[in-house]
Amino acid sequence: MINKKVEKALNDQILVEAESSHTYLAMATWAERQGFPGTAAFLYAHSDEERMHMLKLVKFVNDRGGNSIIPAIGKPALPYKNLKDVFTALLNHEQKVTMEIHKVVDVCLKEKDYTTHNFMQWYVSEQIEEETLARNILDRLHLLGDEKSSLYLFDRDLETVAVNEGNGK
Ligand code: OFO
Repeated sequence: MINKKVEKALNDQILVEAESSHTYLAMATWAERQGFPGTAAFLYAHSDEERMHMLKLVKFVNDRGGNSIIPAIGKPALPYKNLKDVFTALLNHEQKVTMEIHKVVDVCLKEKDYTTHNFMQWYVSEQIEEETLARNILDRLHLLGDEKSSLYLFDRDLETVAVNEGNGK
């Protein structure tokens, strides 16, 4: 049977992942309406990924004999001013998620739950990748500037990132 404090920490993380998926979905629809199809594709795919992160936790809690809780989620903050605004929010969000994941790892260590600790290492590594990706995208946006032609190129490139991410590259 799963340790109750660990179960609570995992359920809290289910909420964090669900909120991430919801937030990126809101960003995706914003980008689509603003005429950035590549950015929208990237964000829709990112939203799906976060749902997968949530589902992985749900199944783990259930498999360990615990009760996963599907939480209520609030309305994401909208609208965004521009693409920089979106990706700054995305990076900030991922940094917050990393802190939350570390909290779960901390509970695992305090409760000597080495199985869950091991399971959580996947999330620890994933966060390194996600923060790096968000930082690189933001750097590229700063580099390209706000010209329409630059934003067009940025958007087109992001479509390629979305396709590669979807193929697990
Ligand atoms: Fe991007 O956060 Fe999930 O884990």
